[in-house]
Amino acid sequence: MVNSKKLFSQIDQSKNILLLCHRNPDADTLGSAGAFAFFIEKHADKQATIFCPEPIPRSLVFLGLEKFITNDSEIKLKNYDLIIALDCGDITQTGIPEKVLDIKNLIPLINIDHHQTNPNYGNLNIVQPMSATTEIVYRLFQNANIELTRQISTCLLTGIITDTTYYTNAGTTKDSMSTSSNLLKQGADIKKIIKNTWRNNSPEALKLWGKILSQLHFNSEHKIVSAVISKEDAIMPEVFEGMANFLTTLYEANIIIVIHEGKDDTIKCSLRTTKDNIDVAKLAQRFGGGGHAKAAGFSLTGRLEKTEKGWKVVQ
Ligand SMILES: [Mn+2]
Repeated sequence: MVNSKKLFSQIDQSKNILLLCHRNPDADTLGSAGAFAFFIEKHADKQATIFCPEPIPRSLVFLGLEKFITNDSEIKLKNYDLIIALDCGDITQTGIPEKVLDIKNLIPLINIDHHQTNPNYGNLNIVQPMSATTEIVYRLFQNANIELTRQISTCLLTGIITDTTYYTNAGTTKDSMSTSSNLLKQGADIKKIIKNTWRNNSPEALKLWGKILSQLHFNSEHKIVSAVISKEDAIMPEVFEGMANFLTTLYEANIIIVIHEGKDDTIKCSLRTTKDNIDVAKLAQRFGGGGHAKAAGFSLTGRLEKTEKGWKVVQ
């Protein structure tokens, strides 16, 4: 059970609260921040600001988040009296790690997350291996008897639905199902969630999917499936994650790896497995990344070069 007392007494004592979301923001990080922002803003003496190094994807604008800053030069941490990081598996995910570490001894930093590789970088760490960070936030709100408005419930349910890949991945548990059911009872708008997060493909995106899928590589010895998205295929981050999730439908694959070459010489790798005896978070950690046992990722610096043997990372 999550102990929420310390968290809410910190919020009680604070007036200006900064909520941190991770890079390539998804529904779990934004939904968690949204739930806190809507709760904090109900108090006349308190303000919540959300910082994320990148803008809100079009598919998540419906969450209705306001006071959202993406420019790190606009953010002065000393103007806040409490910082809460949400769904950030490590401090670099916040996009402003130096700033956060600099101020950590002066302003309390609360780390709420569900990634098993989280190194507990906060002054208070609420790290639990649940289906989504929004599921942890739900427990925290429940323990503190906080009223779940329709808006808050929608934010929380969006995180669970998308982080469990619509209740299909290993993160799906009876708890995530019963939490979802409770959120629906509180008025979470599932129609809106599905319309925005699932029915949001464009013909261009599907054609790109077709191109990437037609070049899929399958290593039959180790049963590793890999897909490469080159720099020329400029895609939205959610297509990248979506592709990795979709490839888990391949029954035979032990490990799924989706490699995306970015414009700024970064190569992002997303890993998935559906096999009980494989932990892709351990693999990701070897390359400086992290995540969950069944879904993880890491980044490399360099470019991709095609060789006779396959793709190679060159500096
Ligand atoms: Mn998450």
